[in-house]
Amino acid sequence: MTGGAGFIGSNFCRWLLQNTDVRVTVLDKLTYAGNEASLADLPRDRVELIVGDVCDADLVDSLVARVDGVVHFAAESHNDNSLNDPSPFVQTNVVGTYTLLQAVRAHDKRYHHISTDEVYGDLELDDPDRFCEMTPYNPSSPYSATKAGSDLLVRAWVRSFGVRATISNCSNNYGPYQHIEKFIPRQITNVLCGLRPKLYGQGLNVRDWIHVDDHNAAVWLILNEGTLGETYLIGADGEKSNREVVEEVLSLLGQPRDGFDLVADRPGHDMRYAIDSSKLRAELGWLPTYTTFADGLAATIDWYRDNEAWWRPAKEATEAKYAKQGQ
Ligand code: NAD
Ligand code: TDX
Repeated sequence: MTGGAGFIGSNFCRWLLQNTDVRVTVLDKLTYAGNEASLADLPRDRVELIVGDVCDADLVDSLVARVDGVVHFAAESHNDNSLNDPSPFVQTNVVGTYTLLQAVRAHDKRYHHISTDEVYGDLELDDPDRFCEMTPYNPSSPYSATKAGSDLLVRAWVRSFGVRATISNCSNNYGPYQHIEKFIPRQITNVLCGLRPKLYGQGLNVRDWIHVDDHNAAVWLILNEGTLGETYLIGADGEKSNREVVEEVLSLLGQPRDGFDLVADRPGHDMRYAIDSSKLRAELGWLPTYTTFADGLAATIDWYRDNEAWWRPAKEATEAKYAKQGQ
């Protein structure tokens, strides 16, 4: 797998150790978002970390030659960064996916592509529709445009070269080991540091939250039982406004529910994401296990409280970057 030192990838390694017998080779560049500490306690005979770039064709080819299949998590993943400097997004998300596709094509290996609901653009708050597999692509940010581009490369390699691939597009994940630049861990660690949570704009934007373990269980199911060439949307019916999430964080941490600041909005900020995952549920029998958001959030808060050594080194620089943007 690629990107195994990041948020979802490191949780996928843990999920695989607990639920399967597979051995994992992780290819990860250890960018600012990758953290070796997220894998440090895992048994070396089951999880091997190779530090390298998914755009390095020779390295990728040699690694793909020796594995049974590839799950591609590695990406530049943060929208705000993509607005400041799109260049690594184009490189890693588009060229990196191209490089992997050429290798799995050459070695005829099974490939699963991890993508996002953001490729579909956004919905109005009062739109009764949700995204489904037939929704046209309409990405808004440099991040989502490069993810959309990478999805389309996968589709073309399936059709033109017969690559054995599946794609999943998931909604917003939360859980342990998520970088503190992201919304939920930023607000949790702000409160733990005595800072106020920061809501972009009026805090009315809606995200469809899913626990990272539910995402990863779906990925394993699609890898093993999905139909080749197909796309599956993954979502757990977890729509919440950003303001509701911040109020819940504050309340779980014993603070007044209105103890947040409204800050500068994100340019081009997508209003709402919402996933219809009925295909995944009907065809593969997947169901989320974290059905009460407040419980999953409380467990996530406990994790950040108990693992300050994991996030503390990045806190000051992360907040300094946001402060420069008025956020
Ligand atoms: P993350 O930023 O936490 O982790 C990304 C990992 O990829 C890091 O370990 C980083 O070092 C590695 N990486 C980056 N560039 C690389 C390169 N050129 N070569 C090798 N490794 C490189 O991201 P995440 O939140 O875990 O997201 C993982 C995947 O899931 C991404 O493809 C993302 O688009 C997708 N996704 C994320 C979410 C979410 O809510 N976080 C939702 C849907 C889809
Ligand atoms: O401090 C903040 N305040 C705030 O209001 C931050 C960091 C974010 N926000 C808002 C912006 C979004 O509406 O919270 C929402 C979530 O923001 P992010 O955590 O940056 O996630 P988002 O932009 O929705 O993208 C995420 O979900 C889809 C992941 O980062 C992507 O990798 C994934 O594809």
